[in-house]
Amino acid sequence: MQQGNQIRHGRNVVVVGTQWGDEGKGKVVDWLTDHAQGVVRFQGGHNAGHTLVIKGVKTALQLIPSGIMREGVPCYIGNGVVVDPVHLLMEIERLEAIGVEVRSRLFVSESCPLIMPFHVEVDRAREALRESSGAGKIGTTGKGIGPAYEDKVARRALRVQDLKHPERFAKKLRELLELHNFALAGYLKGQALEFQPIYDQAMKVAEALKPMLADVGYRIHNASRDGANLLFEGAQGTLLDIDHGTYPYVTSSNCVAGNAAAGSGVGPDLLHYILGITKAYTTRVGSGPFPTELPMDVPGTVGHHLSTVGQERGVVTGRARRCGWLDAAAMKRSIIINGVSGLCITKLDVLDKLPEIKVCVGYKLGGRDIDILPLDADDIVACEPVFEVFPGWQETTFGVTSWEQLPVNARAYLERVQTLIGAPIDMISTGPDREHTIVLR
Ligand code: 2SA
Ligand code: GDP
Ligand code: MG
Repeated sequence: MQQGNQIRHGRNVVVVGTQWGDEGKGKVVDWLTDHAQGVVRFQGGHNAGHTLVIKGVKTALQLIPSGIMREGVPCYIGNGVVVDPVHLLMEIERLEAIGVEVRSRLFVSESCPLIMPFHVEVDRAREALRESSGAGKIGTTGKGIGPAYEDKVARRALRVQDLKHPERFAKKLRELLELHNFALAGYLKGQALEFQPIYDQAMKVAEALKPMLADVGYRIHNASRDGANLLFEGAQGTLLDIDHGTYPYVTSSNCVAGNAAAGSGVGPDLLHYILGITKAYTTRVGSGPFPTELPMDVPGTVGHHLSTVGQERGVVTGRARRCGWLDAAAMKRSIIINGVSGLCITKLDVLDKLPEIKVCVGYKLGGRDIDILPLDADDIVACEPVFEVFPGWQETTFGVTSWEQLPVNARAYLERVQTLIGAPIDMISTGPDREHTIVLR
């Protein structure tokens, strides 16, 4: 990182969440876009919810990259993203309604798999079945993400490019619908769907989306060659990664930085700097192990403080996010997997006024001391966190824009955190607004 929100010329930055998502990636991407000439989404879909606050006005984005609020900046949806075309058009229209020009600068990869209504139905029916069978829900967002990625890997997905060919689209749709209806009408006990309404709706939306379809990988390769600074915007977080997360309580894509190349169609040589976004505490929405989790219901407790002061609610589903202390031992794994160059610590202000602040530095597992998050979710459940305790600061850090203005105890906490996590802190976020940001390097 260099002065202000300048990214060094020709340098491309990958922004990834190092926890279970909702670290504040959208805010940071929006801020960095001031000096970028392209922003690329490379995985996930409209399960993501990124909140931007610009001069007090809130905008929530799901599928469209967080660079869209900066006038004139091209935004790209890479091949690694699963696209619900109906949702995409709705999100475009929502932005247009508040005066944001989208269609002239949004490029959607023709290779993206499509999310169709039966994926949503399968997602929800599966969750219901897991619950009734006692397996327990994953806690998905119910947007059809998992089933759409399954079709991709099974090599039968409808893709964005099929929207350009009505007959091909109809043929593939019939086959796919038959397959999913078989499961829905059978063991999933869900709602079988009809061909015609799905087809008609897709073809209607296709007309509006066609001008935005593009060879995204080639475009961004050329843009970078011509000197553009690109931002690759991760969604969800490393601990939700399909391979590296707390499986099976994960999403269905690779959220880690390495996928920024494969998921947008360029080589890894274009990924120059990896910015890991880390919340000063931890949240998780959905099921799965969470060693530093705190109870949140009782006013006056730390869990309640983090949940209410941090306003921790899902952007897409409105679910309350589970809250707990920062977990440096889990972060250690994220730093390694992503190859993090530097960190942005967000929501520091939420810790203001707490008498003491804890950071998990390792775990006790079956009588052993371990210093990194285990790979097996059952082991994670059995982990007992070991904490280091810091004195809090009784002042506000909200909106602070320089290191020197931070309370002494906040600075000491951050300095120790970067040692514990094992990566330098290059940025700090002290509030939701674009301007509430400190750059250190
Ligand atoms: P899915 O829908 O198949 O991807 O769900 C699988 C798991 O991934 C989690 N997941 C998320 N976790 C945090 N934030 C996400 N986006 C929304 C937000 C979430 C919301 O920004 O607040 O509104 O609830 C997100 N998307 C997926 C999910 O909770 C499952 O644990
Ligand atoms: P993302 O999914 O990583 O983009 O994060 P979300 O947008 O889902 O959740 C982060 C929430 O925290 C949003 O409501 C942001 O407006 C808010 N936020 C981001 N940075 C800060 C910060 O430094 N302080 C505070 N108080 N809120 C922040
Ligand atoms: Mg989010």
